Amino acid sequence: MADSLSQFLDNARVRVDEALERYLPRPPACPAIISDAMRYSLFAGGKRLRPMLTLAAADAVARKRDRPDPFTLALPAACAVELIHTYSLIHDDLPAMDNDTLRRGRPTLHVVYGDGIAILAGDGLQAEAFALLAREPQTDDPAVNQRKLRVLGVIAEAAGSTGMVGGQAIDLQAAGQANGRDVTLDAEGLRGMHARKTGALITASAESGAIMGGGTDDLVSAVRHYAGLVGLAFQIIDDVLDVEGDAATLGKSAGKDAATAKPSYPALFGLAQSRALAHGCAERAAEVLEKAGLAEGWLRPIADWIVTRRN
Ligand code: GRG
Repeated sequence: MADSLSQFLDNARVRVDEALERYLPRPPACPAIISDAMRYSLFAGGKRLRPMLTLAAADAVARKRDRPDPFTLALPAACAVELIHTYSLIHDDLPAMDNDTLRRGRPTLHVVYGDGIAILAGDGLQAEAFALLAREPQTDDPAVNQRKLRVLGVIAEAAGSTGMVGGQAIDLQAAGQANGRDVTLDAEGLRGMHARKTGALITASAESGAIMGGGTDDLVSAVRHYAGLVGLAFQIIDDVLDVEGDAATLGKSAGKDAATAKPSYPALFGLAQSRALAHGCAERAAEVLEKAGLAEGWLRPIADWIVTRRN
């Protein structure tokens, strides 16, 4: 068992990357171009935050209930959320959306393969995520199969129109990219947009881990609460880094929110107060864990890492 956060993250990253490589189809099962395009984005050096949350949540509830090896049960869900996250980045970077040319330190997928293949690679990754959730982990245990079905629903809802897709639609409206159907976001509107666009998948990532790890309803609900706060902190820091960071460190374009007049936390509250808000979220998340008896393990250090990260 890891004894520092960086050790936990390194171990988890190796297992997730190895599993993603194994789970994703390659030729002759699928055409080489789509296999190459999906892998180009998937193995471009993402932080793997969402799968880490899945595995850390599974570990936290399993410790509490004294259950061995929660990673094996939670690994497919951890990979599925990363597949969905990567699809969302590919589509977000398209000219019809955020129109970006740099992601994870490399030219974006549509720059390399063209818009059509980039759209299809995103579609492919999303479909593979749900195929994976339906298939793995393979078991005859009815309790585990029930958890799989529940997780499938949780992730689908987070990815769809009530979650990430809905949030992205509001974002396009706020950016004046919905053919005149514009909206103006105040602080509450901004929070709501982010809760859907990035928060929902982050919450589902942790919740899925808690479910696959065999958490009781109370524990799953505490993990959901924790992850909602962590997701908000993550987004606030993302906005701060968009102002303070540079493209070389971030691996994506910096200064985009201001350049495109997008609503953001620094624009509404300034940098210092935005950072204070993010730290406040992490502290509240730690309190939620404490109250639920989940203070041991990696969920708390991950919250601290999120608010101190540089990329
Ligand atoms: C296309 C349906 C659809 C949705 C796109 C998530 C998203 C919705 C767009 C991404 C826009 C963006 C940059 C949002 C800020 C928060 C965010 C998701 C940052 C990227 O996530 P990281 O930092 O990325 O976890 P890595 O590359 O480390 O995985």
